[in-house]
Amino acid sequence: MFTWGPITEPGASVMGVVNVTPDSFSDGGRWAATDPAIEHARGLLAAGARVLDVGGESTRPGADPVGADEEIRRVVPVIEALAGEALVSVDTSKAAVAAAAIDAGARIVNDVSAGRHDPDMLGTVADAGVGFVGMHMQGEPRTMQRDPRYGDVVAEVTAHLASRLDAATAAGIRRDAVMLDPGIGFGKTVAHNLALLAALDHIVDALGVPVLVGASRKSFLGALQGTGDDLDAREDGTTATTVWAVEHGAAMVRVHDVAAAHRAISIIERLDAVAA
Ligand code: PMM
Repeated sequence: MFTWGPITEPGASVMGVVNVTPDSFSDGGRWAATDPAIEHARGLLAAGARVLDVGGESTRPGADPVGADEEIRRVVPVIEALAGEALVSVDTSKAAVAAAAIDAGARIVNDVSAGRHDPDMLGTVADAGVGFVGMHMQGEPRTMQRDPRYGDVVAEVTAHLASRLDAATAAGIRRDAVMLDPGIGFGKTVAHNLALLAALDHIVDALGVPVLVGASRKSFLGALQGTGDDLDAREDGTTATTVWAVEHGAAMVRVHDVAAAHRAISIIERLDAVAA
């Protein structure tokens, strides 16, 4: 039976992004074919990834949805190749894709809709006894960045995640198999993302389960740094968010550059040990 405990304790761990997609915003097309994706994933594992997150549908703002068959065709061969050597999660909102990925060896389902997109998702995860990452998103990828609005973004995202935790456990997913994620960049302005990161300690305390933060290379970093669409320049901001997230209670960070995150976390751990 899956539990997050051994994965997230003693310290924060790194989830490496493996996008088997032609159009993800940050690495679109680079690993779209099976063999390059597997090779890339092995590199992330060697660099210190604790989980490899394999996705076959881009969730970048404005992205068009992909059918389940195509998503399965993209992710299953990659998961089959990696499952014997790594802990693999599948990044999908479709129960059929999750089921195929679990058959191929995935042990975690990472759903950016937290089980809202597909009514069969939570039951599929519960029946398989695998881990579940549920993320907050306002709207859906195609339109989510048009005009995101909240009264109190921290309170609303926290309450939404708490209700998704209830839905997951009601469907039969064990509480200790659930991780939650405030969904940086998913239906959020720069100010919303900053407010959520600034309140991370509170969110972690309020939810009472491990929290994942995925800020890697997201556009708010380009906006804050004044570097716009230059993705390489966002790596510095990504490292800053990794350090911030880990220092403020995140159990896991989802990043593209695993080596950089792993190195940053190793320094934090040394500092924490001396400061303790
Ligand atoms: N971000 C993306 C995709 N999947 N899943 C979780 N749990 N959290 C995230 O922040 C998240 C995600 C988009 O980034 P990508 O296109 O670089 O994978």
